[in-house]
Amino acid sequence: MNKPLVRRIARTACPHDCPSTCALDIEVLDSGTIGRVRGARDDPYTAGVICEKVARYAERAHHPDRLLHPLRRTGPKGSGQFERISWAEALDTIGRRFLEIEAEYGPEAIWPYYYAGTMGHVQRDGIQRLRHAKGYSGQYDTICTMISWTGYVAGTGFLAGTNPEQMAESDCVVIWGTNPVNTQINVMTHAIRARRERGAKLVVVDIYRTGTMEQADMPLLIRPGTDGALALGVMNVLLRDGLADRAYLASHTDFSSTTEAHIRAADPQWAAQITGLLVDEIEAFARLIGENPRSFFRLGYGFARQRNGATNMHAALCLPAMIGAWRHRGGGALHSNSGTWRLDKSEITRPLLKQPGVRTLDMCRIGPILTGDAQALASGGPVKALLIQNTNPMVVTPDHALTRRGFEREDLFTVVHEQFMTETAQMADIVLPATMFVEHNDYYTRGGHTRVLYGPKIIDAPSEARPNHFVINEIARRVGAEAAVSEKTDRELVAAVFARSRYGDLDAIAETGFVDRALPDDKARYQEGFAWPDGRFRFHPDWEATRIKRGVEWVCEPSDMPDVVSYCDWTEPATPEVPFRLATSPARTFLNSTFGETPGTRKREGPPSLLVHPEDAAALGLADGAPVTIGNHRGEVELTLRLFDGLRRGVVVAEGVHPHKAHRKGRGINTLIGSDPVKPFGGAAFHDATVWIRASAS
Ligand SMILES: Nc1nc2c(c(=O)[nH]1)N[C@H]1C(S)=C(S)[C@@H](COP(=O)(O)OP(=O)(O)OC[C@H]3O[C@@H](n4cnc5c(=O)[nH]c(N)nc54)[C@H](O)[C@@H]3O)O[C@H]1N2
Ligand SMILES: Nc1nc2c(c(=O)[nH]1)N[C@H]1C(S)=C(S)[C@@H](COP(=O)(O)OP(=O)(O)OC[C@H]3O[C@@H](n4cnc5c(=O)[nH]c(N)nc54)[C@H](O)[C@@H]3O)O[C@H]1N2
Ligand code: SF4
Ligand SMILES: [Mo]
Repeated sequence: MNKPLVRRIARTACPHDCPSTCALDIEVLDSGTIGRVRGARDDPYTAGVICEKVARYAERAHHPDRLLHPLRRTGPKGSGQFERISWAEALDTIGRRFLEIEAEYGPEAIWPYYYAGTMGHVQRDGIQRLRHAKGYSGQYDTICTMISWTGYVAGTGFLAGTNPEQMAESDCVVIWGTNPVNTQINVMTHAIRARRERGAKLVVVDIYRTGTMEQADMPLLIRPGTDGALALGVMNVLLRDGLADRAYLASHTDFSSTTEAHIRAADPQWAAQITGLLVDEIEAFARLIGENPRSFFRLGYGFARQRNGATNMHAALCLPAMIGAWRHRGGGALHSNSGTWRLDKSEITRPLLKQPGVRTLDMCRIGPILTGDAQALASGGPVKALLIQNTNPMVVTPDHALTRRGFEREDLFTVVHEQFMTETAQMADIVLPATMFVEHNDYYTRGGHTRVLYGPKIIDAPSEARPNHFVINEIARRVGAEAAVSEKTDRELVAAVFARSRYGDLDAIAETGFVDRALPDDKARYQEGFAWPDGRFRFHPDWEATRIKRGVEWVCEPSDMPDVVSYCDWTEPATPEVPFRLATSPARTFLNSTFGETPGTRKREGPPSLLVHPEDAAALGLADGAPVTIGNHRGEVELTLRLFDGLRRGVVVAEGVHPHKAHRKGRGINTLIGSDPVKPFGGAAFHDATVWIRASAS
């Protein structure tokens, strides 16, 4: 066969929920077909590197299982029995049912539910204008960033940090609670550059030996949820050995003799006992950063997915403050730059339509909500209809047994707009086929670097797949929400947002594909002060002030929160009944639940497995490859045991959110995860569950 001719190379952006938001160069073969996908070489952050899953995107875009037509359920819920219907029929049915439900139960009985399956704001956030116009129930966004952003803002007062391209100028790069080899490969590009060009040391803090940790000069393998103790032990040594930057502490932070006394009580022996590290390891880490204040702390999401995640994030963030790392180019910290976009996207979301007093429901608590938990329902009536875009809650949300029971309710009317027949779409009454990023226009932000990227439509959508923008407008028209209809095309909306946000003219931006939002360097490194009224970094967090800045809600008593950098013993208790700590860390070739459908991915990831320390396995009488059942009070899940010595005893890791159907007995990993909201403002502790392990009955 002849190789297909590449007609042109199109510049666009990766839409996935990944901090890297890579600039992409995609081969366009004809008006409906893409070829190879490459990372843009001239983008300083992408620097020509992308992950293997997106490099193979043609496999996903042109997959034979793409949804191509609207469908209506014909069998029982979840049976997978559907019939093809027209768009007009699908939209009319949705409009009619939504109006009936509204008439009988009020608009709050309808819950538009969305997340970041696409990070494009036009397609992702348009659902908000429909919600606001109708007074449908609100969504409290907790599933991903709530815990970690809270802990970071508690320290700096603002969600931004050192430009990640400066990592290449660091003397030491600390990769803490993130696994970029799997989740944001570009961090490795810049960290390795620092090592190659300057002999920088690479420190990795994680709970198992990840691909990232394998590359570390100093691997720090700690027990889950103990990062706060590690940070305190390190600060203790820094103060003890004269390695703290006293001048910086005095000029730029709220550090006082009270703070010092508190930290002096947390010696490295104490920290070693909690973290599982040796005292020597803690002291060596303290010496390394104390002697190399040009240290870049790349703080991830993963370590915050614990019940004490917000306080742990805050504690880790205290280290660069204590050594004055922020003073130096290539020093400081980055968790997310999402505070820097300053976008006016009111044309997409129409916040002025928002009606006062409408309840907001916690997206992580969808299980309790759909099964009638009064508290989760904010003391209101039941949810009778869901409109779902860009997320796969049947697979990704915690407390899965409840979520499943909820989706199975015969009286729940569920609409799912999707690219594939996900396990959520299977539970729907109406399924609508969605476009992919190469088939619609949008712009993309993501916190891992400094640019906002434009991603144009480069090929036509297959068959009847339609963008989210179309679906929101058409439903709005049918439920009497004219105010939520946008007469603009998706490209015109991008242009309008860019113009209102003073980003410039879209035609000009489309030439290069980006707007650089990098803060001036001294601002990104808080040289002029941190974003609190006194300009000082907070070792003593003001959680109420943090709450107000973030516009979020308490889920605990304010007095539960410590008023100084702390290690809080809040993780799910390990007991003789549930002695193992389980983390559900991301797999390399899935993106949350996405890519589960492509053959390359399924082959590479293999069956869902559980990494178990060989001595734990021996004590349980289990061998490599054994089918095992793990469980707790929430349910049971079957996996394949894999011996792995890069773990502490008593800790197990199940990588990747595999589809339920990939597990024997059809129940996936989120069956074991709790949906209890994490202090102080909510979120799910995806890496914090305790379980028992047994050989599966054959
Ligand atoms: N391939 C791939 N890429 C992804 C994703 C994916 O699923 N797959 N997901 C995307 C999304 S939505 C997000 S938010 C980002 C998240 O990306 P990251 O910031 O990397 O966060 P996580 O992947 O949740 O976890 C990172 C690491 O934290 C570790 N960890 C868990 N508990 C602890 C702890 O208590 N202490 C410490 N020190 N480490 C701990 C985990 O073992 C894991 O190795 O990645 C994005 N990129
Ligand atoms: N156990 C465990 N569970 C987790 C995590 C974990 O680490 N462990 N991580 C959590 C995290 S960090 C996150 S962010 C959540 C995310 O979970 P999800 O929000 O479900 O994430 P994705 O799998 O990225 O995207 C979901 C769906 O969006 C669809 N989609 C993509 N683009 C479009 C579009 O333009 N239109 C429409 N209509 N659909 C589109 C995709 O086909 C995909 O099925 O999962 C969480 N769940
Ligand atoms: S690394 Fe992240 S942003 Fe880059 S191509 Fe892969 S999924 Fe997309
Ligand atoms: Mo996420």
